[in-house]
Amino acid sequence: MAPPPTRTTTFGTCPLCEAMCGIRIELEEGRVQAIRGDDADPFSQGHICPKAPALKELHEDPDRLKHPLRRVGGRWEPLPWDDALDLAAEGLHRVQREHGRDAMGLYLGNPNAHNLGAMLFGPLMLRALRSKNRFSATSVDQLPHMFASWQMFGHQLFFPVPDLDRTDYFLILGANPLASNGSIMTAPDMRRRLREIRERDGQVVVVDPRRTETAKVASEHLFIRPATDAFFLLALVREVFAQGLVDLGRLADDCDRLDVLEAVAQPYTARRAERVTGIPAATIKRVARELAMAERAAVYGRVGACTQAFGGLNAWLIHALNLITGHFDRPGGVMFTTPAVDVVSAAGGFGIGRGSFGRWKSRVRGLPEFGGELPASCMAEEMLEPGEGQIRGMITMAGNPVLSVPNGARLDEAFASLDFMISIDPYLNETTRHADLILPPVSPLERDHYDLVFHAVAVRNTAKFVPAPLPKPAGAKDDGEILLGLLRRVETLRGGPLSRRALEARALEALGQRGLLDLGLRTGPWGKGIAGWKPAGSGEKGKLSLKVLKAHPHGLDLGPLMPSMPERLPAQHPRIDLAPQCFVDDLPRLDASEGSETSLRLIGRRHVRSNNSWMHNVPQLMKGRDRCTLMMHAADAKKRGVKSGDVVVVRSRVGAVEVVVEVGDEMMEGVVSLPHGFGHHRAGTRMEVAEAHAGVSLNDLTDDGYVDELTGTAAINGVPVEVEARAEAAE
Ligand SMILES: Nc1nc2c(c(=O)[nH]1)N[C@H]1C(S)=C(S)[C@@H](COP(=O)(O)OP(=O)(O)OC[C@H]3O[C@@H](n4cnc5c(=O)[nH]c(N)nc54)[C@H](O)[C@@H]3O)O[C@H]1N2
Ligand SMILES: Nc1nc2c(c(=O)[nH]1)N[C@H]1C(S)=C(S)[C@@H](COP(=O)(O)OP(=O)(O)OC[C@H]3O[C@@H](n4cnc5c(=O)[nH]c(N)nc54)[C@H](O)[C@@H]3O)O[C@H]1N2
Ligand code: SF4
Ligand SMILES: [Mo]
Repeated sequence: MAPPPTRTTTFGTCPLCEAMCGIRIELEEGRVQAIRGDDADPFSQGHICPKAPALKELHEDPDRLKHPLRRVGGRWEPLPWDDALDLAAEGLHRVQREHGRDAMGLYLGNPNAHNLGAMLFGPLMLRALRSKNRFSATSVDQLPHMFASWQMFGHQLFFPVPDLDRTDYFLILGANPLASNGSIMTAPDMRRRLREIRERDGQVVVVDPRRTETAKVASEHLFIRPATDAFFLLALVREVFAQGLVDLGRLADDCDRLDVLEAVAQPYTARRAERVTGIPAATIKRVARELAMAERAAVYGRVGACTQAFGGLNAWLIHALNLITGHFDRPGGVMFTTPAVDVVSAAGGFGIGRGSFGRWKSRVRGLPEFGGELPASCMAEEMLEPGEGQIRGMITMAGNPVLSVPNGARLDEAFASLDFMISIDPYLNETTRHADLILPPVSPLERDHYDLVFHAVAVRNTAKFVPAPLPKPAGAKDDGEILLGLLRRVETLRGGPLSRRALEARALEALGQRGLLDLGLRTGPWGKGIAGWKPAGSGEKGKLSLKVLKAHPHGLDLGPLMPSMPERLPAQHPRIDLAPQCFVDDLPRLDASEGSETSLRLIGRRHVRSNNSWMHNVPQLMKGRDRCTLMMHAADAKKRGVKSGDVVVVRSRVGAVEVVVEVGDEMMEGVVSLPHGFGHHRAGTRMEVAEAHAGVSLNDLTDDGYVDELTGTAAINGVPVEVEARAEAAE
C-alpha cells in the first residue's frame, strides 16, 4: 500500500497587487494543491481576490520561462546561467565602451515594487549603469504624487495615506479601488472598508468619468470630463476660503504661503468649474462645505488624477485641500505610516534620495529628469533618433512597455532597432521578444517576500516576512541574484575582480537579502524600540528584527497610523509649502486648456482579474466574456450609428485599433474607455492563453507626445480620439 501523500500548509503574501493579502498555500508532495485566504493574517483577515488562487496556475504555467534564453537568428536557445550572465555583462559593457555610458538604457517595470530582491538591488544596478537614460513605470503612474510630496514636504516618498478605517468622508478622484484593490493606500478588502464608512453614517464620493464598480457602492458619484480635475479642485480650495472654513489645525505654524494659495485659487469659481468639468456649481460648493465640516475626512486621487495632462497640479491641490481643511496628519484624515523598514530615512543604506528635478534633460525633446529618471514617454525617440547619445542597448526588468507605455507600436519598432537588449522577465512577451537575452527569475512562490514599498503606504502599520514557500529549483535565481550576478560581472569587466565596486557587490551578495532586511528592520523605528510595544519574541526591550517577524508567520499588526508631522519633515525642508511656485507657474497652461473641445476623449480601465499587461496567460483569469471592449455612452453611439457588439475603429493622433463596442450608461457622454494591458496578437511571443484572448492595446492609441508638461508624466487619460463604425468589408 502506498503511504498517504504528505500534506503541508504554508503561509505567504500575494505579491500581485498592492493589497498584501495573506495567503494559505496547501501543498501535497511539494506540489501546490490550492491557494486560499489566510484567516490568521491580522491585516487581510482571510480576504483575497480571484488573482491569489491563480498564483497556482501562474506557478505551473508551461509558458513561464525556467532557463535563460538567447536569441540566435530567429530562434531561441536555452543556455546555462553563468554563460547568460557573462554574455549579458559583456554586451552591456561593450555598448557603453563603444558608444558611451548613456547608450545603455534601463526600464524598470511595476512588479519590481513587489519584489524584495529587485527592491534591494535594483538601485545598485541603476547607479552602476551610470546612464542618464533611466526609465520606469513611475512616469506612467505615480510620479505626480512624488513630485508634489517633494515640493511640499521635502521628500518624494512622503505619501499621505487615507486613514480609511477611521474616516467619515472619503472623496475619491480617478481611482477605482474595487477593481484595483487600492493604490498608495494598501488595505485588503476595499469593498468591506468602503461599506463600513457608509455603515458609520459616513460618505464616499467618487469623481470619475465612468460609473465604476467603486462609484456603484459610493454614496455619490460625480461624472467629470477627463483631465479637468484641477478646475474642480481649485474651485473646492476657493470655496473653502470663501466660506471661511480654512483650518490648518495643529500644523498652522508649520505651513507657508497660505495667502498665495488663496490668491491663486480666486479666479477658479464654482461656476467656471461647472462649465469645464460638468459638475454643477452647487454641488461643488456643497462638497467643499461637507469636506471642510466633516470631523474626519480625506481627499484621495490616483491613476486617473495622475496620468493626465494636469497630474502635477492635481497632486498638489489634493494635498492642499487636506491641509487647509485640517485633515492632514490627523486620525481619519490622511496620515503617514511609521514603516518597519523606513525607506524615507537614510538609516542602514535603505534611504532613497529626497528628490530632484531637471538635473538633466532628455536628448531629443528636452523633457526633465525627475528623481534620476527620464519620462517613459520619450523612451522610443531616444532609441530611434540617430545622433550623439542615442540609446543603442536596453535592459528591461519586470516591464512590458510595448503594452504599457504610450505609443507602444513605436516602442515596438524602437526595441527592434537596438544593437543589444537584455530582459529580466519570466515571459517571452511583446517586449522581451526583442531581447538578445532573457533572464527569467523564479516564480513568486519560490522567493522570500517582504513588502518594502507597500507596508510604507498601508492604512495601518504592519510588517510581515515570508520565507520562500517552495524551494528554488536547482540553479534557478531570483531577481536579486540576477541583478547581483550581472553587477559583479560588469564591475569586474570595468575594473578587474579586485576593484572596489566588484568587492562591494561580493560583500552584498554575502550579506544576502535576509541580512540586509534584518539590518533595515533593526535600524528602523520599531527596531530601535517604540515605547510600550512588545510583541512575542521581541525581547525585554521590544525591538523588531527579522527573528521577531519569523515568529509571526501571519504578519504583525503594529497598530493604527500615528501623527508624525512636523517632526518627520526633513531638516533641509522643515516647513510645509502650501503653494510651491512651480505649481503656480503651471496655472496659465491649465487656463489655456479651457474650452478645448474634441469630440471624444479616451480613458483606461482596470478589471479585478487583470494585472496590467502580464496576467493574461492564466486560464482561470481569462474565463467569461471578452473584457477588451470600448465602452461608450448611448448618445455617442447613436451619433455614430453603432450599437453594442458592433466593431468600431478608434483613431488617435498616433494609431488606430478595431474593437467591439459596448454601449451603456456607465460612461459620461463624450468619453470612451478601453482596458489597459491587452494587445497580445504580436508575432513571436510565447503566451498561448494570452494570444487566444489577444484584444487590442490601449497604448497603441495613447500618445507619447501628450504629457503633463510640468512633471513629464504620461497623459494616458483624456486622449482625443475619433470613433466610427468599421466600413463593411468589400463584397
Ligand atoms: N493606457 C494606460 N497605460 C498604462 C496604465 C493605464 O492605466 N493606462 N497604467 C500604468 C501603470 S499604473 C503601470 S504601473 C504600468 C505597468 O507597466 P509595466 O511596469 O511595464 O508592467 P506590465 O506591463 O504589467 O509588465 C510587467 C512585466 O513584468 C514581468 N514580471 C512579472 N513578475 C515579475 C517578477 O517577479 N520579476 C521580473 N523580473 N519580471 C516580472 C511580466 O512578465 C511583464 O513582462 O502601466 C502603465 N500603463
Ligand atoms: N485588478 C487589477 N488591480 C491592479 C492593477 C491592475 O491592472 N488590475 N494595477 C495596479 C497598479 S500598477 C496600479 S497603479 C493601481 C491603480 O489603481 P487605481 O488608480 O484605483 O486604478 P484605475 O482602475 O486605473 O482607476 C483610475 C480611475 O480613473 C478614472 N479616470 C480616468 N481619467 C480620469 C480623469 O481625468 N479624472 C478622473 N477624476 N478620473 C479619471 C478611470 O475611469 C478609473 O476609474 O492598481 C493596481 N491594482
Ligand atoms: S487583492 Fe488580489 S491580487 Fe491583490 S494582494 Fe489581494 S489577492 Fe493578491
Ligand atoms: Mo501602477
